[in-house]
Amino acid sequence: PDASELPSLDLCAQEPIRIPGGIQPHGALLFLDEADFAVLQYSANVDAVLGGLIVDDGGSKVIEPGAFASLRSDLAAWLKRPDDSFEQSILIGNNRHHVSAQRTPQGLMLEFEPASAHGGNEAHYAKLRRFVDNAESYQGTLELADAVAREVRDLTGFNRVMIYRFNEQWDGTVIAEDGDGTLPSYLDLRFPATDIPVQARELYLQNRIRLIPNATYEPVPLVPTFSPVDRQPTDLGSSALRSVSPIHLEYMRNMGTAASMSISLIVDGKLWGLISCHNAEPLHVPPPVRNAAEFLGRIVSQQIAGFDRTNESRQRLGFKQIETELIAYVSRAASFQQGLVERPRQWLGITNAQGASVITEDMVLATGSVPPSTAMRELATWLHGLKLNGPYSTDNLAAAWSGGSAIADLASGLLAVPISSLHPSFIMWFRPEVVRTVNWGGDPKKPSVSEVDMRIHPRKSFETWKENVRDHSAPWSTAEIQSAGEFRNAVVNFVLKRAEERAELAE
Ligand code: BLA
Repeated sequence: PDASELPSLDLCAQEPIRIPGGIQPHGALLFLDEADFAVLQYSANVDAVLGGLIVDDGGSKVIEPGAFASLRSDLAAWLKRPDDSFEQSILIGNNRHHVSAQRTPQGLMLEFEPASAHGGNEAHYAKLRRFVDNAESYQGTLELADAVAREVRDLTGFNRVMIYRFNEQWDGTVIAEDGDGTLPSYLDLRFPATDIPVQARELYLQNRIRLIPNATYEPVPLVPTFSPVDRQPTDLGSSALRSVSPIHLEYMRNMGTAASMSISLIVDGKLWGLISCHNAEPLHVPPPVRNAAEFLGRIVSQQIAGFDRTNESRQRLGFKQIETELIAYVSRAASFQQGLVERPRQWLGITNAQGASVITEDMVLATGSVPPSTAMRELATWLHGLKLNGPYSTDNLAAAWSGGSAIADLASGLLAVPISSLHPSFIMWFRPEVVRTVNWGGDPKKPSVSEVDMRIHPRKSFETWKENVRDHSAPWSTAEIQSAGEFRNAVVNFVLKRAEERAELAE
């Protein structure tokens, strides 16, 4: 078939993963009416899993009052102030179950799973406390990531635990890993954004942990298919048993992993990364262990946010000092352009650049490694057309501007600030190209669409696939971009104004 007729990877983002219509078979699910605990909807495996609690009553399912009595009164009490989560263990026949409850617009959702032989939430408290105590001593994100990979593996027993960090494009890299050698190492490998599509990332902001104990499972449908409350598909976004994307299950099988669990790392309201756990054989992680792992995820997220803030304020303080020095000098110089050229170390230092230039109507002055003046003038004309109010930055000028490829060696990185609204006048900082090799976990561009069934499939190979990335500089940090912006404000509001005043006085 014609390539244009094949579905594209963009379709990954359209799979409605919150409403799969079923659950995974390692537990059972009920939706009850909050008012009278009547059964609204149930997973088709309730007879097998909850026999004794749920019974048939002329074709519909009802709860057996005797078996439900104690859970019922606890639920009723909890519903009066349902801010905390509801968790309990309940004996059905000879089997102990862990039960959790959540209020949803489609009814009271109860989820049942076999209870752990390894105790409840308290059993893991000592480990969590030790981890929190140590967390403050780690020197930075990588050291913390190594420690949390070890801790989560110790807690759960997975063969491989990875710390996976997203970049700006939502590709991700494995920055830390702990494993027992059963599964191959993915440390330092990069994976494309389409491996974890946008609707999944959105859901993982809301629901911080997910478990797939066995990737070869048969989903258990909900009965009836639609919610009797609103006749809509049932939203299982907050369910722990939600059946997951079949494409992702195929992905897991291609990776050689039978069981998978991942925990969200959320920094400043954004999905920063995941703790991703894999096992070669099926593995059921009981709810109390998942709670402990989810809690660890929260601690680690906060610690990362703390590291980010410390680094940024340290960097900004450094820039502020250089900026103050430079402004003091420049405002006394014959002209501010002249002042910049006479203080090259500070001029480059306020953004950590390798080259800098100042372009005004009548002159181009520069220091360090910069492209030819003609190219800088053309660049200024293009930037002027963007009508910027603040800094412009890119680490890939060749992709942003047509003249960029020709000067990529010296100027793949550009940070520019306008100093006039009328003329194409700019202060620019440059960074050279840094050719890097990115090691991908499999060729990310490998056609994922099968011509056999015309459907999207995840790639089959996760063998390291090397890509040479050209035309990119080291990225500009937030603190560097801010520093450029503040320097520009000082120049425009203070230095240039002073120069005008002096010119008026001289007249
Ligand atoms: C989900 N993909 C996921 C999840 C992870 C990954 C962690 C969350 C579910 C889980 O915990 O297993 C991917 N896992 C990774 C990556 C690493 C890892 C990158 O350990 C690296 C170390 N996936 C595809 C394609 C599509 C796709 C082509 O490869 C779409 C067509 C979809 N992935 C996909 C979907 C989900 C997913 C839809 C959501 C699954 C769900 O929660 O229902």
